[in-house]
Amino acid sequence: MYGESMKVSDYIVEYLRRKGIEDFFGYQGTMIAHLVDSIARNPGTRNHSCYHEQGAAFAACGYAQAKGSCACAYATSGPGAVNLLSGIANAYYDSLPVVFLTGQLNTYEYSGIEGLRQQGFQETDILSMAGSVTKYAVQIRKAEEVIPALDTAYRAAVEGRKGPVLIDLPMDMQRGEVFPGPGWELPGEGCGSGFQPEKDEYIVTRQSGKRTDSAREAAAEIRKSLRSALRPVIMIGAGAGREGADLLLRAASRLKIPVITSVLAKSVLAFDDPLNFGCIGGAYGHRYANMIAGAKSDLILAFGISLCTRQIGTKVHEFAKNARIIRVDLDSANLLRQIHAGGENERGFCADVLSVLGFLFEGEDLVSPAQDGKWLEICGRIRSALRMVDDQTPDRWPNRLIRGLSRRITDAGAVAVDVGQHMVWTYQSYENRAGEQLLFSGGHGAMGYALPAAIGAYYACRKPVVCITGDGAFSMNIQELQWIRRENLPIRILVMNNQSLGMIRHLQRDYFDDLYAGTSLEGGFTSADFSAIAAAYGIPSERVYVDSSDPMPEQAASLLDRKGPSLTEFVMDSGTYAYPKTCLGEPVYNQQPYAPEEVYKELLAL
Ligand SMILES: Cc1ncc(C[n+]2csc(CCOP(=O)(O)OP(=O)(O)O)c2C)c(N)n1
Ligand SMILES: [Mg+2]
Repeated sequence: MYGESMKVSDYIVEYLRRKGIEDFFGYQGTMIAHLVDSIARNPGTRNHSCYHEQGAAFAACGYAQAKGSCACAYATSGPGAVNLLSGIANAYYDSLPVVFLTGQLNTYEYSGIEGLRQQGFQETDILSMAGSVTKYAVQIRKAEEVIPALDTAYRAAVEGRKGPVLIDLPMDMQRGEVFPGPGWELPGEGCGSGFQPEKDEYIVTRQSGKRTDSAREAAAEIRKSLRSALRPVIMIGAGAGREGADLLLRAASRLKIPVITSVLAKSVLAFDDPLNFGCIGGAYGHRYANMIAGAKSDLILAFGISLCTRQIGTKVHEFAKNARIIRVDLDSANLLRQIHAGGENERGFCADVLSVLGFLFEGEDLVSPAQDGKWLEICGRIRSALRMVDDQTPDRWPNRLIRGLSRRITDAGAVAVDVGQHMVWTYQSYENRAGEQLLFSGGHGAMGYALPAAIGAYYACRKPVVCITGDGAFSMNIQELQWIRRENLPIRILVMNNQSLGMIRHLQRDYFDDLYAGTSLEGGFTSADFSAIAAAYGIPSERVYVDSSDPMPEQAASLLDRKGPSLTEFVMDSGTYAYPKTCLGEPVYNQQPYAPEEVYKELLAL
């Protein structure tokens, strides 16, 4: 094919197809019409239209999250491009490789007049807007630039700490011509633009600022620390990747080391894996995870997990005070956040988790005093005692609903979850099976994520998908019900309708004297009848009333067994809460409602 010319938009689509992207998400417009035409004409690609560009952007995030590979979303210029922004930011904070393509004014329509607010109809400087939340953003000004730009963009998205990139495509560029050179057709390979990924595998030594080869050193340091630590804990974040997480779990199993994850990495272990000691959380983490990592451990091995305040609480220096902390992270800036005051007894290695594990597992077997199983047994006691405390908390009845639902639904490939109390109930109590992935909007925490992310996840795994959402969050991208209906996607939507923005309402109860401004009926917020809305879209639906006495009624049964699209709305009183919760000024291992003092003291003394 070399030497032959190709239309630029055809080239872009074919290039991405050869990288494994067959499903494209987006919305039409004059300025992106050439690209959409190319997607539709390419026999190997499928075009999926959303109903709001935010839906396409979140669908691409869900696809990248569920598949662990690159996704693509597109939009027209101006309002279309701006509508992508929340999804771009989401991909940036959660390290999701997504190529965003935006249409733009013809290059010859740019006037060159400085200070002109708008160069033409629907012109927006999307590069500046997206600049701070992309790894690479470029506007194509000459057709021949597209070859190196696409190569650079793709590799930036998938290499190092992954993330979104944006290519802004003026209309005349889309319909222009290119002459692809040799090598561009190879799957997984670049096309020879000479793009060099940033090599960042260096140690960051806070004391000296010295940079040396880090992966090998990290492995040596971990090996040495494991030999003496009596209470090691492995913490896994999304940055460990699936392969990294699997290798870590194998080592943890052999050495009898408990594993604690971030919320994003919750599904690296099945809920009933004996090594699963829950999700860490500054506000709503599992009690036992927070106590084991935050108060009991003497060695924390943290892999691809940011240890930001959302995870370890705002009293940063109080976290794991008695533990040595060894962190492996591909993002050197993450490691500059010190946990211990003055960075004492703490080391950060800027390296890829897999390279560290490569060194760690070569040669002699790892050894740890924890291998005798005593520490794991202590952790087991902490877990069961604190689970019992939670199970006896009456306000946690929605957790029982989520648990009941997870036991009923046995065929899900992925579960996309929105943002609010229902997210907390889900990561605390959804009993995920091995291989069932839980997808969240982590760093960005964007309401409206779950429905489009569930759609993207379906194309990624081609298995039934569950969407767990709240009445507030669901309303934000409710238009994508038509996408589900149009393509008859096997997505079960479970709406936790507490007729309020529950998470904020809880805050108002505690800190704003029960003035529920903007969150409940009395403060000017109401929610729709979602089952009626689903019916209007032609999606089978039902409305079930639930309360603390009957959190999982039989009535909910019929639709849950249905394979195709369905919506079940669980209507509950607006006074719902998420517990346990860390209150201001408290350490993360003493959450409310407080555990009985004797239980708490006994566990801390173990
Ligand atoms: C786009 C966006 N706007 C606002 C917020 C702030 N926020 C976080 S949780 C929440 C309430 C969510 O309400 P709902 O979806 O009904 O869930 P619930 O807490 O009631 O389970 C709000 C407003 C957000 N995270 N994202
Ligand atoms: Mg709600």
